[in-house]
Amino acid sequence: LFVLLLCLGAFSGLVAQNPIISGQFTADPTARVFEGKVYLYPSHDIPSPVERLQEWFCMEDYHVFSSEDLVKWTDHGVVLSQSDVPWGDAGSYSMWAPDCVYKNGTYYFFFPASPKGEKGFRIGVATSDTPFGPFKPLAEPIAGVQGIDPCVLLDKDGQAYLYWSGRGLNVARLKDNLTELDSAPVLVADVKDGFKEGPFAFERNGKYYLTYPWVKDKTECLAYAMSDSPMGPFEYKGIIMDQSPTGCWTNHHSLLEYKGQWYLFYHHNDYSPDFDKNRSVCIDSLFFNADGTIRQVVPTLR
Ligand code: FUB
Repeated sequence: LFVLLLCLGAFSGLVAQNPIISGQFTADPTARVFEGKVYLYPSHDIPSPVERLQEWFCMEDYHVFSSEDLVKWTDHGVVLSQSDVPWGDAGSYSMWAPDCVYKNGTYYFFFPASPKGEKGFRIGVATSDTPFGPFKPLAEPIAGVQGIDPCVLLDKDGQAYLYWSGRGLNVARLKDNLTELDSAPVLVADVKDGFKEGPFAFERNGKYYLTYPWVKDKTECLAYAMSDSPMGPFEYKGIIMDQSPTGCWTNHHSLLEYKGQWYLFYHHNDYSPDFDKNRSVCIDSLFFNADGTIRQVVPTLR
């Protein structure tokens, strides 16, 4: 059956190749469906132009990519750069993992960055009329949020929730404007439990899923927990993807249903085996069991 499916894919021209983007490094993929297409919002790893980041993550801007078949991807170019962020430190190269959601005619792009004159990270919002930007950042970051890796869940009743990684994994309700918190942050997972960063949350069949990188022997596998409420408490359920076969320290991901199939978007360092801060986005199909639990995904390598 596998060979047959491969042949069918080859004849229809739809055989995906991991990593899915070449020509630039892409990491931390959040994939969303807008206007019938898949839009990919990754961070953009670059070799560092500054000495202090030679061995660390270095990101100056964001590109957005779109596809109708998950094979051919259009690069929409730079949609937001560190020099555009009024509150950001324009020399920090800290435009880490983003997210994007749509509400009432506006696309809201959530991104972490280092603020001017402050240590650590804040989370900002930039808006656009289109899913492919360019995105215009608001004057200030979201008040009351310190951390990285924003993920927004828009629930069926219209209520939005912001998840992020600070000291542990936090969630708070957002106001209707999606730019202010509407509740105190709640800690839903603690670093001492192995959780570190990169939360992704979604709802399926009335259950809320919280998926996240989970540190196992120093590198990250992807794990998940489930709840009856977006604010938790979440019950740990298992591993979605084991540690990187390419030795990448981080993994960061999102899950998406497109044309009736679920996919896991994640990253490894396939194009940069000697330096795992230059990463590349990959995709694999993902399947649920009848009880709503997730079957483990084995990464398709390059
Ligand atoms: O890309 C920089 C950081 O690495 C992200 O914010 C984390 O989730 C990890 O992937």
